[in-house]
Amino acid sequence: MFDPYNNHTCRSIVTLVLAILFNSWSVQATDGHDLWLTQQSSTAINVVCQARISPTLAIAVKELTNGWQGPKGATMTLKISNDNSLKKDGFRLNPTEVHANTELGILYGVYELLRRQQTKQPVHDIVSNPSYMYRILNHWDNPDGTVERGYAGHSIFWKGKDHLEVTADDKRLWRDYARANASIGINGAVLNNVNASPDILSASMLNRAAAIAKELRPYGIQVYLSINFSSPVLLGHLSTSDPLDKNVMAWWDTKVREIYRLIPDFGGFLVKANSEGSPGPQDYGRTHADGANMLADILKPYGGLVMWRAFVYRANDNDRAKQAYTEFIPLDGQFHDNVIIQVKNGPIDFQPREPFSPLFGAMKRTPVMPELQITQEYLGQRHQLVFLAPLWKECLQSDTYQQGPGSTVARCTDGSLYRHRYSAIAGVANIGLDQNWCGNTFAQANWYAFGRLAWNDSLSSRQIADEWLRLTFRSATAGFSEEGWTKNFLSPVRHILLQSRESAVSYMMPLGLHHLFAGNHHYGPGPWYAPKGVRPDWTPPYYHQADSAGIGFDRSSKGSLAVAQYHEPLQSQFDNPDVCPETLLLWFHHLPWTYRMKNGQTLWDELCRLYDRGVKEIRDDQKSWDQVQSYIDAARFTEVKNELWRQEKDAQVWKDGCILYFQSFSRLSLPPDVEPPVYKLENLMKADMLQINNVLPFSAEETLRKDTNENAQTGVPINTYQK
Ligand code: GCW
Repeated sequence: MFDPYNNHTCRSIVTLVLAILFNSWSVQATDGHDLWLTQQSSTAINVVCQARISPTLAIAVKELTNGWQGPKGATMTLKISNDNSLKKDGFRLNPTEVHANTELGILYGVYELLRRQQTKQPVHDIVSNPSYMYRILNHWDNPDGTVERGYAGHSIFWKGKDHLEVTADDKRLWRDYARANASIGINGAVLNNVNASPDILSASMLNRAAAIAKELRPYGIQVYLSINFSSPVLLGHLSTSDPLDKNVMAWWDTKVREIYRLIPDFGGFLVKANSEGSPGPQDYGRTHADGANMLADILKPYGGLVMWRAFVYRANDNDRAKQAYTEFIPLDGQFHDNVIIQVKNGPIDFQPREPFSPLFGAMKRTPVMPELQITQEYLGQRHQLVFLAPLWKECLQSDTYQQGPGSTVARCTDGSLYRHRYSAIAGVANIGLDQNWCGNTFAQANWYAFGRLAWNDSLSSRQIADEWLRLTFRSATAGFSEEGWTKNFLSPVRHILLQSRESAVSYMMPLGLHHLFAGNHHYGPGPWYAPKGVRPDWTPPYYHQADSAGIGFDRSSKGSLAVAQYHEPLQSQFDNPDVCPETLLLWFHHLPWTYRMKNGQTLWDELCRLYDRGVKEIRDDQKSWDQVQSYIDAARFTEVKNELWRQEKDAQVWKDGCILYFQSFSRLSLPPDVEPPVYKLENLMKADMLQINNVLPFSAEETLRKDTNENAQTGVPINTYQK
């Protein structure tokens, strides 16, 4: 029996002991709970603020006093203004004043000021307005405390129906959470899973939601709930949940009144309806618009919103990628003005790479909000280092051409092209009860990146990476010169971050391949995975379509015609393999194994090389990481070293599994410069990559943490892998 994950060496232990000794002189350790709010010293400051101090302003004053890094004894004025150039949460900032039209704007201005001080950016006359009005985290947290696709422990909000009392620890944690969010401009949280339990609307759960809202409120975080469309039947014991039924409307009306009595600034509902088996208006012959409008009308007097998800697809349709567009475009114009359609970045499902969803820009008379996924469901979960800003930027910057060139997804959704009343963006959170919130240190960067992009969708990935690295790591290394730290830590680690998403695409699903996962855990490779009785669109062969002739899903005009959902010139570009971006080639085309790529290689050779490159890039990251050891505390150094070690093994498994499986169709040999596989296909097909013994080779006492919620669905670690 060979176990690639259990290769301990004494050498690593010695290295570590040395590292711990060395680091203890110069670098302060942290358990990661402070996230990017790690600044440790401040200088004296006088804060001048209006006499009536609200809880929000009190926080602003406290943050400024505790975090000021400017000239000692300086005076800073916080002032509510009436400035037409500022949007609701926007602010104006100069070295002596923060102005905003709202108290929350002042708080955001203070966080920006402190961030600039810490990241060595100038503070001259700055005007900052958020790109999106609503910047919301979606928590897929269940009332029983588990988190769907959560890899960082149990829910921070829920512990089960029998544990609804609110403790002092709960409140502290919620405040910490709110503070972290406010510091990056997030202003909303959906407290429960879109696969919603009707119980969430029970009186006792609503009481807890109200207690959460109370802690979040001073930080400007509004709470929202996901609802189960069948709640009138399941919770209210009515005979129907038909949205046009009078009793159903009355039930919702009473429920909404109850909610607003408890939470006067409640944000509204998020709804997953008629999707993956969830109930919805179509169960009663009604449309998505009927369902959404009924709820919207009831919420409207209170200022509440309905965020209605477009993540819909039916079994046995000829192309899942087309379905959201097919169902929602005919409804454009029918939604009431407090409904926003929430659309995942790609047409399928948070894959390592997808084209943007064709709904962006195409729904012109309805506000559409992007849904991004911060939790790395399809990108290595808690075990792999993948910085997601480049993935999100790729989507936000994509030109839809819907209003001529420059109609990017960002501009189609942030209110700059279509002037709807509301604009919003959502990120599926990666937060749990783990001490460092996210399961691993680098996953925190994705939470940070989401908030920063929601505030300013024109920030670059590099800018965000730089900020996060400085905020997270610099204060612990005060003993190192700026120059040395930048050269020896910031720059190599920034490279790891910025490269990481493309590496993951390479070792998992290059050239537009997608959904090659084995089973429902969405972790390891399974291009072969197609058990009898499972819906075809829940199995990889549906997506890769490999056969002796070639590989890829034909969505061209000769195939499923999904290309027709894109505006020209994209439609023609995607339709023609010669001009289709190669990164999306097999998303749109089924091509022969010997198809010539732009660089003259055959498709088969190129595929093999990309898989190989992905693995090699992780090895490079490992080397770079080893070099930064003296700039980081032993615990976090070891944690990331372990993570990269596992990631390299995982990448190898992905590469070998996919290449060997596809080779059974192509019957071609590997190009000579590609490292031969180390595993046998038959063994990989038997193994389940998530169910690997989670013993890691490097251990520092500080990193021996419990995997509290290793994976709520599939968890039991066992040990299998044979070469
Ligand atoms: O990607 C799929 C996930 C489901 C999720 C669903 C959705 C919450 O595998 O776990 O359910 O998407 O977004 O609704």
